[in-house]
Amino acid sequence: MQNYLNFIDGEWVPAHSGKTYQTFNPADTRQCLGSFPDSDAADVEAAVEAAARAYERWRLVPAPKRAEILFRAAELLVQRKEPFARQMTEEMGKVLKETRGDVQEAIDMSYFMAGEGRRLYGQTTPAELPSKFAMSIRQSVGVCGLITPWNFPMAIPSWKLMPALVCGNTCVIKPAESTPISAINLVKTLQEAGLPKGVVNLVCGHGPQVGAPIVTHPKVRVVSFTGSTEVGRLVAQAAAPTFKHCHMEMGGKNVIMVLDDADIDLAVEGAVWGGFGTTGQRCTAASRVVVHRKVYQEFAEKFVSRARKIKVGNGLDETVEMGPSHSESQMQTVLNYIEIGKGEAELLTGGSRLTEGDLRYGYFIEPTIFGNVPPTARIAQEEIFGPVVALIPCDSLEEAIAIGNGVEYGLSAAIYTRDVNRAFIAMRDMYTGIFYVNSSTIGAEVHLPFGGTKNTGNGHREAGIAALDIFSEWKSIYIDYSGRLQKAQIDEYKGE
Ligand code: UN1
Repeated sequence: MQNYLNFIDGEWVPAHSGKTYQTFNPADTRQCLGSFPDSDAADVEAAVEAAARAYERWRLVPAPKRAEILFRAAELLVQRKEPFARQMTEEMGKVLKETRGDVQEAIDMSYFMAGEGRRLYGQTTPAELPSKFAMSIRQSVGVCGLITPWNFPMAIPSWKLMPALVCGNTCVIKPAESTPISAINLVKTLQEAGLPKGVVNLVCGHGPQVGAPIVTHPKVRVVSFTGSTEVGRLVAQAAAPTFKHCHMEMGGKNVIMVLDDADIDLAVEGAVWGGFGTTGQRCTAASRVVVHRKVYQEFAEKFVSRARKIKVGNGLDETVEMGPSHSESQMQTVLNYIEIGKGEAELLTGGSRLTEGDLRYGYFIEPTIFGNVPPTARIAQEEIFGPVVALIPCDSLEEAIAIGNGVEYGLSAAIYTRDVNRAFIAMRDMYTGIFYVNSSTIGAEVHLPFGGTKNTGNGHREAGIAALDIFSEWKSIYIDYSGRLQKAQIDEYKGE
């Protein structure tokens, strides 16, 4: 069994207490993946202090030079994509095609943010007084505390690390306790790419022992969190008294709207990918499909028949399409929702744990579809984070939009229609952070803003250049070269 360590001030070290914990393959819990430091506030303290010291040097490294390290990291990730993807399938459970995509997303983000090193544009603008110059620049903020989830174990750490670093900040990252290997692989890659010591520090462990002290530490100036809305609320409250920049990326209850003029086969493929891809464990997952009554029957039949053909199993098998739930507790949550759903709607397919043969050693659940789900049902309102899709009939575009918007979340939505006018109306009226036309709710690209409205987020966006606003602060600079005291808003300009 491999012993993994924390990364603090450029050294790989055990937890200060010496405590460890283990992780297991969710597709086969007989396989222990390694032991990890069970860290606490003392380890966080050391990591934050190292990051604070490193910040004084790193912030002065020219951004294009910082970016070259990210570029080299991207090049190394390209070479290591396959082994990293395999390790990720073992620790997270999703199928190889998807873990390759996860590593690819980290590669894309690294290249993208490397490019930002030569931009990080501010504005230059005329001043209102003569012989005066005005501009705005992005300044770095300081130590960033990054708390990342298990569903995208390398992509999401990269979404936070790369913009934080290119902006000149230093970082303490706490990966999800169940998927630290992918974050360790990413940090090792950055180290090999030449990142100076202390610039990134990684602390393994659990939320209350590691996440909480990061979020409350006075020297941590930015908190970026991806996880549940419930935990996000606690994180935001804990970060508030010290006025940290606080970026929250939380739950979703995303919708695909299928209108009566849609290409039904295309919509079915989109619903399968959005609902069952990553075993439904994406915050962008399409857990609701609102279908026009005129095509409801046809859609439901095709969707059910396609879902029944999905091969479920260990994601390392290239023929498998859907892996397990990530953990026993996640599986239990999903099974509980399935029970709730049985009382609220019609179970069309699935609904059970799979325990045949070796599947019994993992957390496998059948792809599950409920039909005729009332929009107010719990399974149509609450985030399940599993392979469970609610089919909701509707009678019009307007009703589909009302149902689509009628949840507490606002991450992603999609419409299938051949009518450009209806597509534009939905694009305008869906109050979400991401919207797709004739494509599923998942599959955001790294150079566009990512995030959502309502209980999904707190107004920030990661990815794209929007992420720079989380990890930098504007400074407006005025240079008066008139050689006399000039007073803005007071002096009257009298001409030459
Ligand atoms: C997430 O589920 O937290 O758009 C991220 C997508 C992926 C990212 C999902 N590129 O589905």
